[in-house]
Amino acid sequence: MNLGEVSAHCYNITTSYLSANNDSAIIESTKVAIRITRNHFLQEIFPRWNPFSDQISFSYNGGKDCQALLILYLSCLWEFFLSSIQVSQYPPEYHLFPLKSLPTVYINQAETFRTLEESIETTRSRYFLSVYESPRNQTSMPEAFKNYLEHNTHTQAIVIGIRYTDPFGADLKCVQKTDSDWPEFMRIQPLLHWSLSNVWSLLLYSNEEICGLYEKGFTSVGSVNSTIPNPYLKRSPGADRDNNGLKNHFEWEIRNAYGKEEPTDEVRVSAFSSSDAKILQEAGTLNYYPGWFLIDDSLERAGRARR
Ligand code: FMN
Repeated sequence: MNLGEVSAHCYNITTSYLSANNDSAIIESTKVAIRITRNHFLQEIFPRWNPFSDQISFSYNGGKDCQALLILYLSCLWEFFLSSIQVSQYPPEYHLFPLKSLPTVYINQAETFRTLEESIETTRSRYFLSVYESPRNQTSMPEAFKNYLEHNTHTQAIVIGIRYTDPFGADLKCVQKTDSDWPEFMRIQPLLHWSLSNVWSLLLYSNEEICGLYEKGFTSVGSVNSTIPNPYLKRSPGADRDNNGLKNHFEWEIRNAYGKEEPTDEVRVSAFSSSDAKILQEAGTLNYYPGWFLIDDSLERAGRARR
């Protein structure tokens, strides 16, 4: 595969999702969310910052939100490419996809889980990300971006997978300048209107490998010292039959995931690292339902506390 092929694959995922023959409330609202994001990219963002130049970059940390946004970004990149060759005087076979890798920035400030690091490595090659990684523990986030911009002087805009329900997310806009205490560039935030259930619905349907921490009950991943699995997903002994009242709302997406030849209950997750297993075992936090059993946005960060 190359970046053009994986972009075409992501385009097929979203197109297939949009034609899904299922009118559950979650799938209906996710279709609306996808169309809004797609319009942002194709009508507002790409005409302003050419995605085939180095004007635009993608902020990637391996989490579920930015992976969902990356699938949408690549899908739109493919569509943008198709529309650009339509107006060309040469036949389609003469057109090469103009990008070999996607400029990506990974701000890594604190010690993260090994499982997440390994999953980032996998996605790095899966999606042809050319990742700039900030030096760990050396700088604040604005400092890290200042360094990034010093190395990537053409970057004008950075795509971020933040949502309205994230801390400080409520008043953000899809396209806005950074705050005055940050280095100056445009923040591109086309996932703001997505709910937690929208993110899970697309991601689980995509059949793309997701970070193995989510299967262990994580719903939001920060540093090792400040993240545990979500307490609302804890399995209590004897309560297995009704899952503590929790339910998998994404059975359809999982069983009918893109590219599955037969419906199965398998979710593709990255390998769970033995060093993380040890950390969770010591903290007594190994027995949790998968992260996608939680769809209440207000509880998403309940595992983001000190141990
Ligand atoms: N936070 C600000 O207060 N002002 C900013 O101008 C700003 N710009 C950002 C630009 C980028 C590319 C990124 C990745 C983040 C920026 N942030 C800014 C911080 C985010 O709003 C958010 O607080 C941060 O990514 C932490 O999110 P997390 O807790 O989900 O990891």
